[in-house]
Amino acid sequence: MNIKATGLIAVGTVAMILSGCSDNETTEDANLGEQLEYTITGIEPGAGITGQAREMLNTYDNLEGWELQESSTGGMMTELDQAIQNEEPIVVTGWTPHWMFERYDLKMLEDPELAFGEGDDIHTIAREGLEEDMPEAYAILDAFEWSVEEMQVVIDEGQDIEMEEAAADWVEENQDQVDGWLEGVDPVDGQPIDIISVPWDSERASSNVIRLALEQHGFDVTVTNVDPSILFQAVGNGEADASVAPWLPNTHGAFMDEYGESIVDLGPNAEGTMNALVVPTYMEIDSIEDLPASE
Ligand code: PBE
Repeated sequence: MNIKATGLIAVGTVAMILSGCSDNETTEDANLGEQLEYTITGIEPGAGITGQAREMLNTYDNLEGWELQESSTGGMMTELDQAIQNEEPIVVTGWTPHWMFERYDLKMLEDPELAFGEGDDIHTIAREGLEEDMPEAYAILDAFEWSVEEMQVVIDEGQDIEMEEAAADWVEENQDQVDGWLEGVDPVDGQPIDIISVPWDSERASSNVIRLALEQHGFDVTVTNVDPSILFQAVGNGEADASVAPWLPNTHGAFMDEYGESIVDLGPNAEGTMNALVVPTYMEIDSIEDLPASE
């Protein structure tokens, strides 16, 4: 037995005596649940991950009685920051790519019931008829492809400077890659195109990069940020031309099921995203199943 383990047992024994409880683990579990107020700190009600987290509460027996506190990504990040500064427990709905993993020591909880699926890819989608009406735009959107690591570079820089500038820097440094998306496509002269997106940093990064690529080829690009459900509705009914924001098949799967019939899926533009319950590494739990049931 190593010294650390001995120390833990000693602390455990003291806790047991102090609490007068014979089952130390139950005491610790109850404390964790109470400290967390049986609450998971979430983000915007309209986010795909919020829908997944709501479902998760029904999937796991131990989460009966737990609540998802829906707020905003900014609010969640503030609560995470405060908890970490005080070394208090917190459970948030988190994802990669995001800067939270660069700034804090965090871990994703195992998800044996796959409430969040096994990861997604970020897809490019277009309205029906875009290929016929705007073949140049369609060809560029179809060719647009990068990695989540490249996206992460823009996301991180976008914390210090405007996301538009961060995207412009990336394009400047990776013009060869951008040229590859434009290759063989005739330039246009001011053709307007409506790109629809969501307000999270990952998609602010990608939408600005595709905007710059399209602008280099003569398009007049408008980017509009909306809730995911509105995004799918808009592409489905032809109000928007295209989007590079959908996370599929899991995060936005329900929206794709609802509106996908009149949406053209051009496939992944970036592979390998992940949603999960995320906790600071100083917390001793490893799985969603380790969250104590509320009595
Ligand atoms: N996210 C980031 C979004 C998509 C991109 C995971 C917070 C969502 O849940 O809809």
